[in-house]
Amino acid sequence: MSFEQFSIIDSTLREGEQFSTATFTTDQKLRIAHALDEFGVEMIEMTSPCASPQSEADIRAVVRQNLNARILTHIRCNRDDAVKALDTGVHGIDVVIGTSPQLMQHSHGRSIDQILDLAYDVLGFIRAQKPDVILRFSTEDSFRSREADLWRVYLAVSSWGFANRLGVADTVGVALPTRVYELVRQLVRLTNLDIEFHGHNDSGCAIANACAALEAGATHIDTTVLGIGERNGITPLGGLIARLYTLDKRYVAKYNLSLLPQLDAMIAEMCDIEIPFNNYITGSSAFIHKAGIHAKAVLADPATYEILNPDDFGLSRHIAIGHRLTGWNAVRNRAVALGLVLDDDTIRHITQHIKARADENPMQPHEIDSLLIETAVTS
Ligand code: HCA
Ligand code: CU
Repeated sequence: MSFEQFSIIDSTLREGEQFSTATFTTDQKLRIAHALDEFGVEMIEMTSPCASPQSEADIRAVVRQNLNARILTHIRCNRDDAVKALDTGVHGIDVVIGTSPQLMQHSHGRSIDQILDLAYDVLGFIRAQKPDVILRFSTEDSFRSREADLWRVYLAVSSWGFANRLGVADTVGVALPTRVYELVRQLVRLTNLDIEFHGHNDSGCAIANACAALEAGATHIDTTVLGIGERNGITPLGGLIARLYTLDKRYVAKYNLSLLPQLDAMIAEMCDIEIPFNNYITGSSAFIHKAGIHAKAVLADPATYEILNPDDFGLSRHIAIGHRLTGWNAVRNRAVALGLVLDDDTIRHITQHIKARADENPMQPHEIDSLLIETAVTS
């Protein structure tokens, strides 16, 4: 298990740029990189310098910031890309090539033998050019690759000694946590390289798969802010944090958790999207308690219905009162917060009144406050 010592590779500036509405300007990329660095992610992955002239210039601009986070770029497995990547001065290079039958046929048209020749050439070249560069090799579409092919590639790459890290990629979001666990476990047993997991969320397992990878001994997890990426994206940074925090808060204590709401809000704004209402930690309803039974227990002890403490993320909980499911404890709590002295019978009476009115239309907080104040003044 590597919960105690894993690194986040945030790929908002690579995978995230592949999200339908993401087109970051240089200034935005610098803001994102600084915000991620302040949050404390260990690595930041950026789009290939071969994508466009601006992409190349932006890598150089981010490298020049001298952030704590290591700056990586993501390239195809070929020498031209490697030369360009090396020239940007990045700390690390992430090389990827498809190994599934689907991608071998329609993406690059190479056989496993050809992939191995190419990988040997490209990885060896990069290592010779820059002995201290952090070098990762990943098999795109790992979970639809034939098992024999996958192992041939992983074991060969590991035996050459050029790469520091092997990447496992659930490119189409098809893997289940059990499969991720088994593959990563085997990689940990059979190689002595760091292991990275990159998981798409097409069928809703991206966070669980990242967690399974860590349980199996993966050392690096790819995330993006809000999970943006191709199609419906990858493991969201906030979702991974929520998952690990609930296992043990200490696993995520190294990150500046109170910066998460700003990060999510910034990316939502830049991509012109809303933060989903049910988003991990930062969704608008993440800390709203509604039913009277819940409200009563949460008022007594928030841990009854909260596994995440909103204070740790610079957020606060909210108890919704003006609806038909409300309870008198929540109403009393509001009266006390307003400094009003009302006996329990009166509070119960007001609660019945709120329920009856809310059957017609939910009441707004200010309407309830007025009701409480008026009652206190006239009683
Ligand atoms: C891509 C595919 C990729 C690569 C992941 C990796 C994927 O857009 O290049 O390099 O590990 O999901 O397989 O994002
Ligand atoms: Cu991806």
